[in-house]
Amino acid sequence: MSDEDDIILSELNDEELVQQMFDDLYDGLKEEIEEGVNILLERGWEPYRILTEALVGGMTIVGHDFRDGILFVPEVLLAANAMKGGMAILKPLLAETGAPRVGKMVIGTVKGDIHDIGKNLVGMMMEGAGFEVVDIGINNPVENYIETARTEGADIIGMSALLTTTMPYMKVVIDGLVAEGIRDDYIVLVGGAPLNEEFGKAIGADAYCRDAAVAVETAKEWMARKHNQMSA
Ligand code: B12
Repeated sequence: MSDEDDIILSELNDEELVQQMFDDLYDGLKEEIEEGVNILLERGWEPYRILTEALVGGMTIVGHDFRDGILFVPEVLLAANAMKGGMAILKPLLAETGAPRVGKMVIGTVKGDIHDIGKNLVGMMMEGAGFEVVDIGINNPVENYIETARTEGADIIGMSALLTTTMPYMKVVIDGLVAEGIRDDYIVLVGGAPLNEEFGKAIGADAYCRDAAVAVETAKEWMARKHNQMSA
């Protein structure tokens, strides 16, 4: 048995536990991550704090080492899987606000791109804020966004891209909405690590959102504007 196996998570203080969760996420240890999340919940941590400080914090470290060629795809997949285990525990808690439905969002990752952690996080936070979320998954061609937005009667279309090679596809989707004459029927929000404000403007999105918390605030603002316009 290695020293690692001897660590009893519940005996660590909060700070040590979060550090240990960073290591466990790095090592792709899903069960340990789930246990860590449960311990922090028992200690009274807010679900959103666990999400941002322990899980997203850990994933940031993984991201740096992936960028620097220290970690490779199989390891990052394991880390992502461990993160999803933790997110699954937090999801119902984040959605538990009981707020009235404030709007409906279709969200998906664009064609050619399979990254979904950020998208899932945005979806969870939006649900937590009272939005109804229709998740169309990854690798979505323009038709998927348009058809789903139409059939679901969505207010918001959210697109995610994590690759510099897939982010231009967001413009293809917006151009598709324009071609159908329905661009102004939807609030279009875009996000993903390689994007920025200028890119969002350049492709004709309504807003770029840096993270899930900003996505929620932005969605609320735009929904309020939409209602004002309708009643004007
Ligand atoms: C995990 C990961 C993977 C996992 C994905 C697992 C999964 N299920 O998602 C795997 C291993 C599969 C993977 C594969 C690849 N990856 Co990768 N991956 C990452 C990594 C390490 C973390 C991404 C992540 O989950 N971050 C955590 C989440 C919470 O953050 P986020 O996604 O940015 O989301 C937040 C915001 O951006 C925003 N947001 C995101 N989406 C949306 C949507 C809306 C509507 C809104 C409003 C907001 C919003 O809110 C989110 C929450 O706060 C990044 C590194 C990085 N720094 O981003 C590389 C990274 C994105 N990958 C990269 C690469 C190169 C690849 C591969 C091409 C590698 C390869 N050679 O095969 C493949 C691509 C496969 C494909 N076709 O998509 C590069 C991209 C470089 C570039 N310039 O394009 C990065 C930047 C790593 C690097 N520096 O080299 N990857």
